[in-house]
Amino acid sequence: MMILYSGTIDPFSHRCRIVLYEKGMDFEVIDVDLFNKPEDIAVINPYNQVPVMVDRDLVLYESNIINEYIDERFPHPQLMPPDPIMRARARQLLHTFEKELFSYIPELEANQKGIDKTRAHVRDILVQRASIFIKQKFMLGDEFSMLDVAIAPLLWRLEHYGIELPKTAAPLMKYAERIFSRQGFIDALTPSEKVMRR
Ligand SMILES: N[C@@H](CCC(=O)N[C@@H](CS)C(=O)NCC(=O)O)C(=O)O
Repeated sequence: MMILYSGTIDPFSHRCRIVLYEKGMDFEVIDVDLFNKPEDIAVINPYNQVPVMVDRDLVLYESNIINEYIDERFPHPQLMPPDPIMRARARQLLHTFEKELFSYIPELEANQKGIDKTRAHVRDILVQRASIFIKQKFMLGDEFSMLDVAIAPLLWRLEHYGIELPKTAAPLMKYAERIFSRQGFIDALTPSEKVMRR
């Protein structure tokens, strides 16, 4: 059985939990308290971070790499596009999310000096993407995909990180609600994540 070492409030682990619950397969989630991290995480991940997935002899880290493996191993419902060109575009966009948005997670979590500039930057990037949701339900079109999985933990944490979106971003928030209402998303939330949003 697949085992996921997962941070209870970590947005990257959150991504992997969403995929596991969307697939409805057998797995075990081991909760890791990042304030009291067990020593074995450093043994299985040289970067000493979560999430880490163990599937028999295979050990994987990096949320998007773990998620692609789960998607290939359990292809229903498929979360990466089947067509190679669309799949390449999806990977490109996953990379863009990491560079433009998720690279700021440590700053948002630390809530230190200069945080307002970081919040404004993340807000502006999200606002730029809002209008596509007037035309389509999800990031890649009308089907839920790995792109929605990748961005959802940030959308869930906007209030928690002190990021306020303007009214012009209403289509983006409607899109977020569409993700938040999925059973897989609801089941993947830890008790500490549930209370992040009112
Ligand atoms: N790029 C990695 C990022 C993982 C990451 O940054 N994990 C953080 C939690 S947000 C962590 O485990 N940090 C170790 C620590 O806080 O001790 C991924 O996508 O999985």
